[in-house]
Amino acid sequence: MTKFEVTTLNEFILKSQMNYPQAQGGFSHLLHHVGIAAKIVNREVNKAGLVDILGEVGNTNVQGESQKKLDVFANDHFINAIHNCGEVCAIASEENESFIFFDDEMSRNGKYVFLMDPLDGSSNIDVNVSIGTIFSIYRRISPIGEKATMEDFLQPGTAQIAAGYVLYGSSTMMVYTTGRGVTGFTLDPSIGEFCLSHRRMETPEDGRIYSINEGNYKKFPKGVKKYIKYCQVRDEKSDRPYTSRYIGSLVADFHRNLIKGGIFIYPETESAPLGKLRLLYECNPIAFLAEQAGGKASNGFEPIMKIKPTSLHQRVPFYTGSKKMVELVECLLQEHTNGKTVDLPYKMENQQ
Ligand code: AHM
Ligand code: MG
Repeated sequence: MTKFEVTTLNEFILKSQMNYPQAQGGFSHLLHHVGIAAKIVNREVNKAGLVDILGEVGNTNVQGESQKKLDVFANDHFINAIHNCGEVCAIASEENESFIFFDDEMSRNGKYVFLMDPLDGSSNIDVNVSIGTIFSIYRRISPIGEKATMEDFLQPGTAQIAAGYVLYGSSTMMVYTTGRGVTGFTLDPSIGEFCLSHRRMETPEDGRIYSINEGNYKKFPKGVKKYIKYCQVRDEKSDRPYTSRYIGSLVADFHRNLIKGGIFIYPETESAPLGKLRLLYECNPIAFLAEQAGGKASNGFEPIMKIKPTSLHQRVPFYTGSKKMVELVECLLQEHTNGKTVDLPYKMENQQ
């Protein structure tokens, strides 16, 4: 008889906990609840075309963007699941202007704060294209037993103790890190469990995919324009031109590039000098995953995770993916911004 070995997310979490003899299980309990919320949201995403859940709910979120019904559903269910686990004292979400403090005794004693974009890629919800949930976990700074403070949330990404995403794609995956590499789990709908499918995810040092919304080309910084040209130039030695792939869902674009090697760029533009993506619950968690997989994440000038946040919904330019690709675009940006001449590993004269 063939022997099948399946490790579920919960088994994996419990086994990992054994590496920390002093652990009391609170953090494992929290990750378990993230898995529960992901399954609930997955169920709704999967039947989204069947029920009256598509479309806009009529509200606008703090960024003035219209909220979709599924955004609201995902937000409510993640907040409930994270609250119910009792390990988190407060939660911040893309969909809520301020952080939410859980005012019951158990949560007040919670050691962690949780940040999330409950349903990222919202423009893809109504058209059956991959979307995701992104989350980030920190140990609180404020004293246990007291009210959480903004300082608990405004910690640099380097202080994250875990981060991950759920990708609602052709299959549903949960990918996370606790700072010891990146692990991926695929949901087996027949048993309703996330099963270990990607044991140690490492991204190629270099890649051939570039992901950027080129519709905004005219407004890009010069360094980014030059990088795009570089990606398009024919050069047999470096196997260029590269391939352009852009879904418009950060989780899906990042996940593909993580596996295949590539770069994701959402730069600053003339009209949006800080870019579009949010530091705390989009860029920091993705940066933590990228670095743990051997890649890089930068705002073009410094590592994303070193930025000291100043507000909950702060935006940053975002460059992430294969190390060599991110380093090259950083060189080009710095060359144009600081007037710093950089020795580039290629010649642009051949471009046509
Ligand atoms: P959202 O949080 O409102 O969904 O916006 C974030 C999304 C990212 O998933 C994606 O990378 C980006 O916005 C796409 O933006 P654009 O449509 O400007 O290319
Ligand atoms: Mg988002």
